[in-house]
Amino acid sequence: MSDTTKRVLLAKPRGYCAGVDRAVVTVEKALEKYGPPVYVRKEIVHNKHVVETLRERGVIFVDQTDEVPEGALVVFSAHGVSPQVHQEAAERNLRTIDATCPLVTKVHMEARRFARDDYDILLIGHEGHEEVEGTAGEAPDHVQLVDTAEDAAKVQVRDPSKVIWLSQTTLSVDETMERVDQLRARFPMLSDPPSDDICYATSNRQYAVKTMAPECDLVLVVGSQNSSNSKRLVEVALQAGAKASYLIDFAHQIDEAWLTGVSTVGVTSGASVPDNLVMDVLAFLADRDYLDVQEITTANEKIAFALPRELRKDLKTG
Ligand code: 0CG
Ligand code: SF4
Repeated sequence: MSDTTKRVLLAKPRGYCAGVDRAVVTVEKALEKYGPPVYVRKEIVHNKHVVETLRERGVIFVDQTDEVPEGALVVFSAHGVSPQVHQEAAERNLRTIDATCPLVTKVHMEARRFARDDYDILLIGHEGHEEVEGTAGEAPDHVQLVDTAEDAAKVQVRDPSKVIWLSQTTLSVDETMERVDQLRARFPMLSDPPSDDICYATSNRQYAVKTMAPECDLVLVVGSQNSSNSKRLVEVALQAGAKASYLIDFAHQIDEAWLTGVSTVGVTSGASVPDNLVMDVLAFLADRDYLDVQEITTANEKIAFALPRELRKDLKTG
């Protein structure tokens, strides 16, 4: 194959969303302001490189608040926590900075509001994911998790005229709509969330990859295995017609065999992925004569979030 047939389509938007940027900057600023160690409950965002880099700078990642010494500072991750976790932190006199993405907090508030109105809440999301644990924890008596098609076929409600669906922010848009259709077939009076729970970053990244996938022999998605939104990009690429697609944390994980006979490689990354990791992938491909890189832009994202109030206050007082 001649090199002129080798090209790269680079998705835009890709990589960091506003919530991830805010969470990572929160931890960096906390390190600067208070000095290490800074404790973080769970991975601040689901990216190996980000977590390792922060660990080297003095962050101690813990699974639960009871691993944080009494009175110390702990940051809650971008994926959100249940009220019970806030309570446990208060009982241990921990100082907390909440880096929950405001778009996750929005879903928490919806769960609280519909529970208060005594709705049955069907929360579409992935079992075991931290975000759904946090959201469900807002109203454990009212929320039921719907993960698989079987869940949607089986779930029972008390009053079919008082049911609402909510969702995790980082799901496949298409798959979620399938679940909703399935639920609505069983519960025709099912209410929709007041606004989309799947966030702008998740849907924009899926749309971009969907647009380029039909032209791609291979789509490389940079992201970690525990990153829901990154994993969804591989699925979307395959569903939209990419001949193959893989999730990789680092360029060195690219298997040379994947490139055999490949003329167009699509490249994108999840919302928790710093762009230098994508640049490493482009360099790897350039070394193998994939020199023509075309950016496929399907949206321009301008959204940014202010840092958590508790941190801003301390930064201001110098
Ligand atoms: O996509 P999920 O929710 O698993 O999280 P990740 O940290 O990868 O990115 C968005 C956030 C927070
Ligand atoms: Fe917030 Fe969406 Fe980013 Fe999650 S993926 S941190 S919900 S903007």
